[in-house]
Amino acid sequence: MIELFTADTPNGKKISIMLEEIGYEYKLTKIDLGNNEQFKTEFIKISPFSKIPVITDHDNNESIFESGAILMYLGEKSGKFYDKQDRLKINQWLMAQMGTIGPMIGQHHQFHHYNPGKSEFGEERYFKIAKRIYQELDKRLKNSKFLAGENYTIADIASWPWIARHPIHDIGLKNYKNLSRWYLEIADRDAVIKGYSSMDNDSKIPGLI
Ligand SMILES: N[C@@H](CCC(=O)N[C@@H](CS)C(=O)NCC(=O)O)C(=O)O
Repeated sequence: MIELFTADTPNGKKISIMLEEIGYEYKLTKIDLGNNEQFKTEFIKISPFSKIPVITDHDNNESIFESGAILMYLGEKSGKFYDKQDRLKINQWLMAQMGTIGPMIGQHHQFHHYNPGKSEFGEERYFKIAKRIYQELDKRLKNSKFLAGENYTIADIASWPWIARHPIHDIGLKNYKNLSRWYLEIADRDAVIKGYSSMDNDSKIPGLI
């Protein structure tokens, strides 16, 4: 059994979606970030930087932090969405998510949505970078069904929850035809619908705007 330490955020949703996709039994343990539970000594033992998500695999007592590493672990363990022959491509798009898509769109959330008016420089900088990410993903998905090629993989599972926050990006997802096609196709998967709302049964995947 897998225990998922998480919160209702894009990085947390990556893992609940993956666990639903591979059909594993899992237990959710909520870490209340607003109440600083991520800084508790017990949690830091399994998450050195005090971040969710983390999993503990109770089959072997192994704990894994960093969402990309967790997706690789679950992909290898289940034999799903992380095909050996496609790994060079999958790893590149997964690392692009971990190093660019997530951190940069995360900054756009901070400056544009949560703290507007505090830094014109920050707002402009990350708006521009977030738009560029939409453009580059759209370009990639014009020639490729999914990010790493013909198959849905952990690279898509890592990236999709970030695009699912598009209503607060104010970039206009619907104007990016290929990214919209990819977004809607993934949004329609049963496991994605379940994994998306695992922390809050009422939350609904946003449609195109
Ligand atoms: N690179 C990490 C980032 C995780 C991350 O930023 N988690 C945020 C929530 S989405 C968090 O735990 N923030 C709490 C804090 O920084 O105090 C991963 O992908 O797992």
